[in-house]
Amino acid sequence: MKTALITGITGQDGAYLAEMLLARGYQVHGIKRRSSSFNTGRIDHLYQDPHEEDVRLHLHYGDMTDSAALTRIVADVRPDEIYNLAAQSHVAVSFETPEYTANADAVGPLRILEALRQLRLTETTRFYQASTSELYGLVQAVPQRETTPFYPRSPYGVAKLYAYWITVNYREAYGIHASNGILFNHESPIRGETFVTRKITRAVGRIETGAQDCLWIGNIDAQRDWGHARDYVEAMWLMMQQDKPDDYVIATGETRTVRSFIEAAFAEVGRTIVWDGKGVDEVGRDARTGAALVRIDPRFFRPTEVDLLVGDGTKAREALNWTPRTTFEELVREMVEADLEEARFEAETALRRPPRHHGVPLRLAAE
Ligand code: NDP
Ligand code: GDR
Repeated sequence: MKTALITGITGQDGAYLAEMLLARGYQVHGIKRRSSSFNTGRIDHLYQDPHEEDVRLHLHYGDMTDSAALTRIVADVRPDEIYNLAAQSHVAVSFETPEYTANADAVGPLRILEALRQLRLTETTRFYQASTSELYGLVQAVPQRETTPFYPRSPYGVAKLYAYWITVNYREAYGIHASNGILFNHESPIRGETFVTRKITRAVGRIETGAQDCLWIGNIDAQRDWGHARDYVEAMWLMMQQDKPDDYVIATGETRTVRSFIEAAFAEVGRTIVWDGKGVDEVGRDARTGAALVRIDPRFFRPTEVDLLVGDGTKAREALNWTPRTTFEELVREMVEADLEEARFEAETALRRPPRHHGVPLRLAAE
């Protein structure tokens, strides 16, 4: 039975990966960080009471900024495979918190690689680094492949550039089986709600139930290569099963604008969006009623933007036999359906639940 350690297990990819590895018989250890509110919602369905027999999911407190904790966990677990998924993963937020982003996303992976070196696990533990299409940044060539030059356009991208190269360096210097998955955007119903796809599908659900009037959005002309997270964690695992470590682009090879994601998501609930106005005055209207459903808010523009991403996954197809299974249309449908259900649930429970303040129902507090 293999043992895996996942940093970022409470995130979108961590949850899908943990589920997949448990289904494959792994012992799965995850690192979660301390939070004042629950942050395990995505993996609660996998949780096992530690008092049960044959527990295969184990959680440890740690943080990518804390070498001592990371080294202790790696020493205790002595995993066969480490999947380093933890990161401050929001590109726009990285402009607000550049130093923290560098600490967690750049120095964080170094801390784990150093732990492997100092604990003499370089020959026994394999390492996966969650690299990203954000490395390509300012367009140098399309489609982007493993040999395309990097030109990151955000503190997040720059931090991930360091992480990419330190992974390569530890592979070359110390012979660690360390691989970079250069993953293009991948989404799902458990995508964080401030990433653009989920923000859109949440808005579609809430507009349908009347909880929200309008979706406020930033740059709708950016183009992304969107796949499904469930398919992409499969590629991570495949990289770790290869005899030799290497770096791979994981992508669908198709690109679409944010604008067309919006249109596809509203089409799922039978609404056609027509656009009028220009620039920040552009409005997306319901073709039937004329209601303004989408408006531009320049606060969501980034100081430097990545305009166009489209990946060439030939190497992954040939070497890993990996191709994406979920189409763009299926992805959008799955996300909209889940968010419609969530919005309906919220609307129903809102009617029954008293308003809360500091966790105490206000009505009771007043009584
Ligand atoms: P999420 O933002 O959903 O998850 C990030 C995870 O990292 C969460 O578990 C989060 O914990 C944890 N985390 C954040 N900061 C720290 C820290 N300082 N110490 C410990 N844990 C921390 O990201 P995704 O699942 O979407 O992405 C996984 C990885 O892949 C990330 O590294 C991301 O940058 C990268 N990536 C993602 C792509 C995508 O399209 N999704 C594409 C390419 C790369 P908490 O739950 O407490 O917030
Ligand atoms: P990205 O994802 O920056 O590609 O990083 P995000 O969904 O945040 O943005 C995609 C594009 O949409 C534009 N956009 C908006 N984005 C957000 N978040 N909110 C908005 O309101 C909005 N309006 C327009 C953005 O400007 C951008 O062009 C994701 C993350 O998962 C990274 O961790 C990962 O490395 C990359 O994907 C690949």
